[in-house]
Amino acid sequence: MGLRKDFLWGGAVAAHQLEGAWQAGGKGVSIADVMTVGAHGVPRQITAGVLPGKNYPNHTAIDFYHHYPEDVKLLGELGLKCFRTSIAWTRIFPNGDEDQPNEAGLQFYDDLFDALLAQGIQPVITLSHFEMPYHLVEAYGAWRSRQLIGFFTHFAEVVFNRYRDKVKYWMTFNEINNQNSLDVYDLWTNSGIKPQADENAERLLYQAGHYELVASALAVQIGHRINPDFQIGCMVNMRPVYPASPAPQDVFKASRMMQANYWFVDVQVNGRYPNWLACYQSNQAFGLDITQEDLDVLAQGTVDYIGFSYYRSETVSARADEPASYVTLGSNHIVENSKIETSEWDWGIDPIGLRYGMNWFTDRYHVPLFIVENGFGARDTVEDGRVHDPYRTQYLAAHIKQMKLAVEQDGVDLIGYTPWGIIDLVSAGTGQMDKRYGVIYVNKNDAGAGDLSRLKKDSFAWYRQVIASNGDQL
Ligand code: P53
Repeated sequence: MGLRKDFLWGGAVAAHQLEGAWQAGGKGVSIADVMTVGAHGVPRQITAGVLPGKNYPNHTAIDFYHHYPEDVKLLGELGLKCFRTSIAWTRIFPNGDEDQPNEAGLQFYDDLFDALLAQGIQPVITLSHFEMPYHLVEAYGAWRSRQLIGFFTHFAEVVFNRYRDKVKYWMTFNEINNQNSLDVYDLWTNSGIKPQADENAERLLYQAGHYELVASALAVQIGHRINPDFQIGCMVNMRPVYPASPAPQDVFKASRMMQANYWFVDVQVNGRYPNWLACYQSNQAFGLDITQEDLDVLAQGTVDYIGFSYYRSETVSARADEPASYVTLGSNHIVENSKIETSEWDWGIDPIGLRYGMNWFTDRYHVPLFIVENGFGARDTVEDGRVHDPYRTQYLAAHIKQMKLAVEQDGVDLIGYTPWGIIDLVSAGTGQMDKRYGVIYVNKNDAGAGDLSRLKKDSFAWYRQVIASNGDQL
């Protein structure tokens, strides 16, 4: 058994990280538009609206909005079978709560998808990738509010209808499980929420997460009605958790963290909350707004496949004061794994973790998988018009090898593989340009300087050959 004949080799990006043109064609302000540039160890600030004198890297990004014709030609030359991007919600509904969509925004994606299809590249689309309308934050408190379900499903319905013959693979919310960290950054990018002093962040996570899951399940139902051939997936950040030692407490802790990482997938694939979480939420008396009607929607809106990102694994030890639930979101004891090397940004490099996670997902969920992000953020240097990036091809080759083992040795059903940031773009975590993932270099630096010219890195020719050989030549 090898990779499918129609295996979807691709590349992945997100609208807010590459399009720029943040006000073109009537686009509204998104939650990504109020995030400043950061650096490794320097968090991005989330400002109250767009303030003068701040550097907001997503406003201009790599100006893909105007450069896409030449970029799509390069992607065609690379031989991509698919291109994963997102639709900026704010191009379609600038404020998020309008009745009528913005035609200029819809037209932009028609033109982009046509350009891709002309190169034989199918668009793979995420509906919400860290870029909800900022107006929904200000006017409704973002996903604190049940009203968001209606705004999101309206957006989903409009784009499903518009692109019903151009897009087959969809995902609802990008890395919906990141907010399990209770981190300010993750609650913001996932849910548009900045917890107030009198709010319990964990309760917010469960409430916002629940509304998002209901919205996702409704979107799945709407999409399947519009085109029964649609394949609609969830999208999660897959991060296997290893115990720091053979101590049973550490092993159980790692297991509980895996359960906690994937409760969103349990709901999206199985159509129901896992027992441990329903029990925990009730023991904690969070007083969540979860109705029987919602539970019925969740049961009826299960996804067709699991889309996931994989960058790294995590290693954990039980705390000395571990509570009976073993649930300590945001304060888990993550420890260094001496067996794993790390990148300049301290991300561990663990190719076997990919195979481990693919097996775990397959055993647990029995649906096809789609690796929609994987990659190595690194600094590149241009010398004599060339970028030599063996570190990137080594990382990708090692992961593709493990991915193939999962298919060929373990029988995992895999749709495709779309490495992250196939063309250099703005980092989500730090807002930097210099943390690069692409096989295409973009001339722009963290300070915003550069003429935006595009350049094929050494990894471009390497990846083209990987695709042409269906993964045989690494
Ligand atoms: P950057 C955190 C942890 C793992 C993946 O990340 C993450 C994040 C959020 O930063 O995000 C995904 O750009 C995400 C992409 C993002 C990519 O990984 O921080 O879906 O938007 O760019 C890489 O290096």
